Amino acid sequence: NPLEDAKRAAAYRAVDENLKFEDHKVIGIGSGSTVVYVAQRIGQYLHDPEYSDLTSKFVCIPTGFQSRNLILDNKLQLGSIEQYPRIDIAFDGADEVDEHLQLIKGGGACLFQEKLVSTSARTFIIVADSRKRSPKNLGRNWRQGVPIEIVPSSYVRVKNDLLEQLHAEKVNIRQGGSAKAGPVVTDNNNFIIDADFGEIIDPRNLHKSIKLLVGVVETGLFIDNASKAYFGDSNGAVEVME
Ligand code: DER
Repeated sequence: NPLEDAKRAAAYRAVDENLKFEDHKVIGIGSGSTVVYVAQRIGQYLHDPEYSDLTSKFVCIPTGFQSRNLILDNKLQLGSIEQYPRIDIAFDGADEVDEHLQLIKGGGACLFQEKLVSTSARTFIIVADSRKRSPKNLGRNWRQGVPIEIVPSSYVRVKNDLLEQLHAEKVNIRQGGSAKAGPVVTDNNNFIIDADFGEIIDPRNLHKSIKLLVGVVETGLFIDNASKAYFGDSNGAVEVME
């Protein structure tokens, strides 16, 4: 599967080039389909006798239910963000990456714990297939809007504020679709709003304005957070952005 090959290529290169077991003891593990290959790669090191004395000391911090299972499935050591509030290196996917390494994340509705982990890490590495790379601004490729985690009771108020104050073009509560009648409920028991602002010229300011709205828990705009991004394509080539 060419798309899976692209994801795997990016993830393997990112782990091989950035994870130093002698330095990195606490590792953040993101959510989504690309970071699966990060956990897989780390697991391969675990079972390599050459690394056995190093790998027993490190611990992986999840970014939600799926991420926690990914850590357990790969027989990695599971830790909590409460035990390890300072993280050495974190790996995660993204929905879109602009030319300044600003991100839209939250396609998988895990953005709160993802941002808690990524901003607690000294180094934050993005792994993605090349579709996620935007030639210019955010909002150009990713057309599903900015994911925003909100307190459920505030959804009408936040929707109105996004439309009237921040001039969003479209605002939707993310629904479970065929998987669940009614809205998606996050691992933190909140709702997700997707707000379409079209092409985003100033993501930093937009993030701040959204964050100040009453009822907003966190936004899917990850500003000045990623250190590097690895983009894989289907023939196994990987581009690195710093
Ligand atoms: O929700 C997120 O931000 C995830 O990291 C996700 O959107 C990335 O998804 P993918 O790795 O399955 O493309």
